[in-house]
Amino acid sequence: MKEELIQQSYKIAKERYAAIGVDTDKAIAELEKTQISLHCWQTDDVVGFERNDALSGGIQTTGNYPGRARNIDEVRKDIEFVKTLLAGNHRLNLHEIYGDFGGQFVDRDQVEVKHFQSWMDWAKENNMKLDFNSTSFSHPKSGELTLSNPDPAIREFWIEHTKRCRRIADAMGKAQGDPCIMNIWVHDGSKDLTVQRKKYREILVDSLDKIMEENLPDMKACFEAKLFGIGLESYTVGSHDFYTAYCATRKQMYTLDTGHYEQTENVSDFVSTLLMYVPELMLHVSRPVRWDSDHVTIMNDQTLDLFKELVRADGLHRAHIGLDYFDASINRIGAYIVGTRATQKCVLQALLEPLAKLREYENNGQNFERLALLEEAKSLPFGAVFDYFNLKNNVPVGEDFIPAIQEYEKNVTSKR
Ligand code: RNT
Ligand code: ZN
Repeated sequence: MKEELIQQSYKIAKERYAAIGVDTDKAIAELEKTQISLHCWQTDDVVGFERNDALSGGIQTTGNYPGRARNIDEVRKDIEFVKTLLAGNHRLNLHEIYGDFGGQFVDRDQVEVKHFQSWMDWAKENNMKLDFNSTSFSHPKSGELTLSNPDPAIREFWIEHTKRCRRIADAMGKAQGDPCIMNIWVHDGSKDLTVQRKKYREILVDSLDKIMEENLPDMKACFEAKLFGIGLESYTVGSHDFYTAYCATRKQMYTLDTGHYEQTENVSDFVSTLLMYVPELMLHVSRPVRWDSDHVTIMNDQTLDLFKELVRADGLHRAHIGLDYFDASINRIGAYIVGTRATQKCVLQALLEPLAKLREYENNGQNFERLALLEEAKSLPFGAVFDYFNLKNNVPVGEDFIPAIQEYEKNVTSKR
């Protein structure tokens, strides 16, 4: 019965969209191909398996909802379950601290491909591709400065770490026959005033250039800028202008995290300029509430505008979509599903925009018509298309994923 209703609603929606020149089947096919890189760190509050210590280094999780994944098996089990509730084939984004260290302490400048072999095997079995991140936080050598540290010993330590991470990413890319995207984010900055802003930026550029020297064809690096970190409020070495210039001059991928901007800025406005000067974008889709709080992504204006802008700029295929939030105050699996599905909804809405007509109006100077269609497009039956997309892919439609998560909580996470 329900299935029939979904089919019928889709049929009507399809006609409604066709009337304004939008092909819903095509949008669904595009959405099915759109992979989202699931951030492994939502399962365990960004703790990882290196020292099982609290998170430090510019970022913070809040909340202590029961059921955190405590080891590699629990993380994998959670991701396997998450996959069953999502339409489409997604990727997994790992941080270096999630290596399979076999109970040994492996320092960051010692990490090797072998520590990720079991992840690569697991990924293959589960038909998932991997992405990767070097980890500069939560370590005694993190301090205020890592790759931009004037102390050569500390700086070398982090250069070595990041070089090794690039090799691991390259091995992952080779194994999966598709480049592994490796994000480089360092929290480097200063809590209080500094009189040597330029000096640290010069050191950072030099470190990054050294890290990028080796030719590794099966990985792609991306560089994440930020406004400020917790405890590092006065200065951020890797600011937006810094990495925009770095990526533009080095022809590298730029990571745009939606939590890393001033609260009154609309992140989508950066997309078109970046697409002109950098080859590709990595997205960290998140939700800042008053600060870079990493709340669960929802279908809000910021996220909608981001994907609309990508589609309008013909840039969706040049963007790699990843999630980046860590809410420890609610069911963590639920957080995954809500955030991933919200991201898919935003991509779908962007794909369903009557762009040809809107562009035509704009080119003709018909600005009332443009505004009117933009407004009308907001209330077109996109929900019916999203329901059908999930039905077609045999995953729960609408709120039906709630009981599935409650069941998993009852049987699995609540027992941790
Ligand atoms: C921090 C950055 C970074 C981290 C992850 C864990 O502000 O957004 O991407 O969240 O690497
Ligand atoms: Zn991020």
